[in-house]
Amino acid sequence: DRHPAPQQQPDPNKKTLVVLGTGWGSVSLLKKLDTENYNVIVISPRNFFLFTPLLPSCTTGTIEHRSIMEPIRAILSRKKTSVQFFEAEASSIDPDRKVVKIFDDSEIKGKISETEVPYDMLVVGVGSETATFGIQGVNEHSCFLKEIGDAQRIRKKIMDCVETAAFKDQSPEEIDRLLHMVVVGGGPTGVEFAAELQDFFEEDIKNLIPEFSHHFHVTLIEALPNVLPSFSKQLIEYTESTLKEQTIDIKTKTVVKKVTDRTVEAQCSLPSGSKETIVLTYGLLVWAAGNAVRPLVKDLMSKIPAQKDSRRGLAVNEYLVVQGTRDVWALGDCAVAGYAPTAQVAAQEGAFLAKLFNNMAKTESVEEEIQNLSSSLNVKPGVNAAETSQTIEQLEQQLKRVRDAKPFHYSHQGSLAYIGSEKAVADVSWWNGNIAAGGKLTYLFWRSAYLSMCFSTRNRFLVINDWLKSKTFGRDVSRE
Ligand code: FAD
Ligand code: UQ2
Repeated sequence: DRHPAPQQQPDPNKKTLVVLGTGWGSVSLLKKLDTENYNVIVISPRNFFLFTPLLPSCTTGTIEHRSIMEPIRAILSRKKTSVQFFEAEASSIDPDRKVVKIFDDSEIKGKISETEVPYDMLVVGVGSETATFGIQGVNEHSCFLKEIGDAQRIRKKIMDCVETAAFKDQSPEEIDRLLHMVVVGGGPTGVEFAAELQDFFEEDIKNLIPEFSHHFHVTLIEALPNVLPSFSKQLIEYTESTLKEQTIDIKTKTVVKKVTDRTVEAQCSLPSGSKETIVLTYGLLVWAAGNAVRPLVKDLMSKIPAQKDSRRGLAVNEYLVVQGTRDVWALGDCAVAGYAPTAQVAAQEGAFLAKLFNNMAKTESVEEEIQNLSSSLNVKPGVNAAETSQTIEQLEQQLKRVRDAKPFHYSHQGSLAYIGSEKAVADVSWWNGNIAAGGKLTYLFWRSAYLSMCFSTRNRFLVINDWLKSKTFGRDVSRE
């Protein structure tokens, strides 16, 4: 009560724009937004941006996790006008009262750890969570691969399995179980993780513990008939044969039914049309089988009648406005705009919204200027009348141009995936054509593409450093 908190006062003449999340969509929006036009408030339980495409590499220590994180405060400090950030989770949105309820979910809480944030405009960019399809045991026994903490947990568990397998007098069957790593989900995340695991074993673990040579084993389970469904047929075949060469066991048309602390029960569809149930024992189980809607988003959808038929997330129109609301936009994995849930889509949606909001602010200021000029024309008609009306006309034309904002249009650049033993696949759409390539050269392309997409020069430097380090000295197998 002696010193009032030096809190930054919002400008009452500006609208308050609240952005939820610090992922691909929200950060891409913040990067391009002219923040001086709004009182911008960012809310996320994570005070950093995460470069998800390199997350699978963190599970084996090819890359250290901090190399692919960028603090949101560093990102926001580069903006012209200050932006507020609250490390908090949004627990509910009230579209009628236009407020967001937030709470501090971290370990240390102050006297206030729960409050409300009012908004004039709201952007929902909270992403998705991992889908378990309600399959028994998945939540309890498997590792997801979505956040930094997941990658750290997996890295620790891999080494725990290895050291436990090396425990005195461990039976060969138990060694086989402990060194059996099962990956569920044949999308890019599952494939890249399986590939990284096999690399880790071939390049590091095998040399350190030669007696494990014939025990380590990776199985990749996918419900669909093939892995990497978003890639071309030719690259799918190349990927599957490359994975098999590396002795990764691919089980397609296989649906997991139940998981226990050491077994996975699954049903395979045989070529004959009949079904077979298999039970695999495992040491590590990683679940990367798709996206599910977050509770916050489900709750918001239940409050909006126009969202009642939407299942996979917030249905948005071609300007990314949440259907059935005013002043609420959604982007990325939590929005249903007719595109795949990828970083590429989220980043383009964020850039689109930034442009839209910049234009909206411009429109308002031009409208105001026209209003002022028109009223001055009415008050004192005279010498400058002709000039003023000409200016008004020019402004109106300018207004028309910014008002003619085009709806969001996604431009697909292509898809990339690492498939192990220094090989990658790339489906690139350039110059109205398609280039499909796979192999070692494509891996160089994969590396340079991901480097160029890293958030900052600092991140780029750290990633190159990690690559050189793990190549030169091997991956660090300490279990911290
Ligand atoms: P996210 O990036 O997930 O961000 C969501 C944000 O919201 C986070 O900051 C989160 O902390 C925050 N949040 C969560 N709940 C709340 C709440 N209640 N209140 C406030 N904030 C909240 N895509 C590609 O295009 N290429 C790839 O190579 C690729 N590789 C991937 C690899 C992995 C391992 C994973 C997991 C995904 C990969 N993706 C890739 C997909 C891509 O990461 C997602 O599509 C993308 O992150 C979606 O962006 P987003 O902004 O919607 O959500
Ligand atoms: C991608 C991705 C993005 C992208 C693009 C890709 C991390 C930000 C374009 C795909 C990359 C390709 C096809 C290589 C072309 C390289 C560049 C640098 C344009 O995977 O997710 O999200 O924008």
